[in-house]
Amino acid sequence: MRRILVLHGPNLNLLGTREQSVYGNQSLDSIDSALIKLAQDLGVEVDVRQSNRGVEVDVRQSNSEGELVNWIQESGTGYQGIIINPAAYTHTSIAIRDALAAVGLPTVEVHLSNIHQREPFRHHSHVAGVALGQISGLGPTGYLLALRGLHDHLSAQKKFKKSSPGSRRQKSASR
Ligand code: CA2
Repeated sequence: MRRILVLHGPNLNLLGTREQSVYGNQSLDSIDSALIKLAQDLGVEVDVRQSNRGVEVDVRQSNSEGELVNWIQESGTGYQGIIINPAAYTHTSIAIRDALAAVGLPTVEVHLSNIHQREPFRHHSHVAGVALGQISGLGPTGYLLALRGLHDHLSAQKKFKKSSPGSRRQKSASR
């Protein structure tokens, strides 16, 4: 089973309650539900972790940069890819970038708003340089596109590994 870790950064738990003109009216729960539904359709398992979700989930404080870093580090075992909206940490966190680079999993960075059309301090992403790709400005659809993109990327990687002459040579050399 392919497993993708989905991480939401600080304040995204407020989605749908405030700043609807910028971030839309969809709640994080409904974004997660749509992701899980798509994952089921694709046959991928999605582990959605975020902060302050209430009592029905294991309570994790992911408004914290350190917590996000820990989760990224842990994803090195058992996960094949990461989808992350680091929220404001996008623009400040070298620690999150370093953790993503260290685990080396294909990562898609998602932003609900178009960060390049907003204030200059949002134009730079520390994560983009270590990400497979960035989706910005498409609202909640961005998460779904990220999952499809990651899924396609992992499928292509698997096919390439199976069919590359290098991998066959390696196998026969090790026999
Ligand atoms: O557009 C995005 O997804 C952002 O990552 C959202 C971050 C912002 O700092 C980034 O520059 C772009 C902010 C997330 C805060 O979300 C809220 C949602 C509702 C109400 C208040 C904040």
